[in-house]
Amino acid sequence: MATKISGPPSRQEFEAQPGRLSHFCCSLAETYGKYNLTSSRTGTVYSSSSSESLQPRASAPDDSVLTGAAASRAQIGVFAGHRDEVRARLDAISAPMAVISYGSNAEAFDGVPLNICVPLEPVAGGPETEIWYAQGKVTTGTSHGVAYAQADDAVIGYLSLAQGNETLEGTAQRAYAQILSALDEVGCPHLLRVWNYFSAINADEQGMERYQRFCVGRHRAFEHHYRNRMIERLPAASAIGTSDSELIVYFIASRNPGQHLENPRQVSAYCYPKEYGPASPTFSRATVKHWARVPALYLSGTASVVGHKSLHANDLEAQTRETISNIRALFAAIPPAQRVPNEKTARVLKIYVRNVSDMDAVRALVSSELGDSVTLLTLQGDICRRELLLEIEGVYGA
Ligand code: 3EB
Repeated sequence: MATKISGPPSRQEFEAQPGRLSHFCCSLAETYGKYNLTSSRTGTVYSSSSSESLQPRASAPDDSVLTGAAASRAQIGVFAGHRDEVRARLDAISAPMAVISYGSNAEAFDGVPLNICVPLEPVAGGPETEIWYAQGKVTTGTSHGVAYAQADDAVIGYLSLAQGNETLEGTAQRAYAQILSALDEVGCPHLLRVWNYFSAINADEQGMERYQRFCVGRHRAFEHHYRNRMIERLPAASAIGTSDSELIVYFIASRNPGQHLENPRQVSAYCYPKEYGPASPTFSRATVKHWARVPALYLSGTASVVGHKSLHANDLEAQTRETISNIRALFAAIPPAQRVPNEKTARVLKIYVRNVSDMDAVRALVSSELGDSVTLLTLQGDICRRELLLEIEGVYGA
């Protein structure tokens, strides 16, 4: 009955995958502290002279793979701020889709179809609220247990599942099976961006870390649904530990595909070696989506991971700088033809820190390096590798 979990695909399988900027698999030339990453799509080799500075040795991949996906009719955007600012903004929003409220003081917004509460406490009083909106008509419904708001060819959905009498991989697999079925049913089968929140992420559960169990379940559901097209379908994502017992997953999806990106400083999570768990994490580093008017970039949770290794254990500043370098490298690899805004123009950046007392230092560095007028949602959450102290994600463009 066990679903087969495949290892990293062969080079031939990789090259057969269209639509992704590139995949980076650690080549056999990996040595201690040094990486050669080969983009299996373009063949470009990226090498590190030291683990500190992994730079592309050749030019960034061409942009031919990024053309061709049809723009959506919908235009989805986000505004983040304190609850009162978001309430004030709501008057000017004709088609609200969803409010995401962080922390235990969450309040539902009247007139917004989807109210999603994420049990992560905002640090130092907030901001703590996001509103996602569209234009035109928004419909709502529930499919396969997934509550959603749909605006034309875009959908935002939400699912919360109790773990019950099973291991977390079962809950994760159920959650993703339900989501993928719901998306087929509403005609928006392309996941662009997914947020995953669950408790005790680094704790052991019957001999395996809960994050690893989560990865196994998610991997199985994706593989079951997408079969041999899985790699090209992997959305941008975050997976963060809460202190709430439910598995919470919310997402953005669309009728037409977006373009999933990888990071030239990082091995594709899909190719992480087995030391990080029996099934690799199934996410891409970012997704670009061409909405009707403005392209958006959804940046995955980004941490101090270079190649596949965590760097700078116990060094907050170095982890923050490495994370920022990773974000810069991702943007630097995007062809200008994509018209994606640069890394200093986020609509919102979300910073997760494991220890609340670390937030001031991280916030200061992020503001100075990634834009001092960017709205920062600062949250306490556990990062999925225990040595990682922080993770940064963002929404750019729309
Ligand atoms: C990393 O780079 C850090 O499992 O969905 C970041 C973003 C991370 C998403 C996920 C995990 C996930 O591997 C961890």
